[in-house]
Amino acid sequence: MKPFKQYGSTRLRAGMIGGFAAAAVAAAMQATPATAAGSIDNSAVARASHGGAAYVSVAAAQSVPLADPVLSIEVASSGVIDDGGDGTVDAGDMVRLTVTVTNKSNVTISGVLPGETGIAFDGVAGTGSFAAASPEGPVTLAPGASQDFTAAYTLAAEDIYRAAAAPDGVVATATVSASGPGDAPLSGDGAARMTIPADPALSIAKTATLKEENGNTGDGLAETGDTITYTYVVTNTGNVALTGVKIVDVHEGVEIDSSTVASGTEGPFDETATATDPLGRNADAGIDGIYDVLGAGGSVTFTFAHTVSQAEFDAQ
Ligand SMILES: [Ca+2]
Ligand SMILES: [Ca+2]
Ligand SMILES: [Ca+2]
Repeated sequence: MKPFKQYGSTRLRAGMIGGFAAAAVAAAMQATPATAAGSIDNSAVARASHGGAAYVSVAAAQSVPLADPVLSIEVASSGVIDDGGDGTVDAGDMVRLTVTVTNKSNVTISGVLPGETGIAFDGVAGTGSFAAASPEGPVTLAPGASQDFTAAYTLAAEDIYRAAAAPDGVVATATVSASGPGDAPLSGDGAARMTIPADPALSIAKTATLKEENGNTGDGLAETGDTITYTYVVTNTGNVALTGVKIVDVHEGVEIDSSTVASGTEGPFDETATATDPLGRNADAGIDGIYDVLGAGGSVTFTFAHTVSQAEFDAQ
C-alpha cells in the first residue's frame, strides 16, 4: 500500500492507521476543547513513521452532548429579634436577618448578592431599612455551594408598637440576584417571620398644688377650706395599647377610684391626653374618670381637686 500523505498534511484519508505494522506505530491523540455549545467535541488522528517518513491518519471525531444547563437558586431566610440582653424589645434594638443562598444549578453561578431587603411591621413598611449585607457580595457559587449573608435593622419605637403581640408580625424579606453562564439572570427570594412579645407596662407621676384661700395665706400650709389639686400623669411605658386607664388614690386611708367617685361632691376626675402614641391610638369618649385607650408611648393627665375639711384639720 502506498502512503497516502506525509505528516503535517491537512489532507487526510480514513482508515490509514490500520495499515501499519504494530511495532512501527507511534500514535498520538489530539483533543480540542469544546467549541460548540452543548457538547464536548474531540478530533483524533494517528501518527506513525515508516522508512523515515511520517504518516498520519484522517481524523476521527467524537461529539458527546452535554446536559442542558439548569439554573436555580434556593433562598432561605431566618431572623431573630435581638433585645440587647435586657429582656425588653425597645427602640434601638436590632432585627438580625440571615439569608442563605444555595446554588441548585448544575453550573457555577456568579454575581450572587442580596439586592433588596425589606421589613414590614404588621403589614406596614418599617420606618428604616436594613444596613448593607455582610458580605456585601457579589460572590461566586459552585453547584451545590451555599453562602450566608447577614443584615441588621435598627428598630424604632413605632415599628415595635405596630407589631408587638402580633404573631409573626415582623416580616423581613430578601431578594437575591445572580448570573449563570452567558450572564443568564436568575433570582430568588425568601422571607423570615418574627414575633415581638407583648410588654404591657405603665407608670404614674403625682403632684399636688395648694391653693390658699383661707386663714393664713401665703405660708404654703393648708388650712380648712383650702383647695389641693392633685395631678396624675399616667404614661404607657410598654409596647401595646392599654385600655380602661384610671386612678386609684388612697387618701388618708380612703380609696378614691377615679371611675366611680361621685360628681358634685369632690371631683370628678378630669382626664386629658397629654402625649399621643406614634400610631394615634389614644382614644377617649368623654370625661368620666377613665381613659378608654392609651396607646404605647402615650400619656394621659388626670386631675382631682380636694377641699381640706375641718375634720382633716382637726385630726392632725
Ligand atoms: Ca432592649
Ligand atoms: Ca395657709
Ligand atoms: Ca373618659
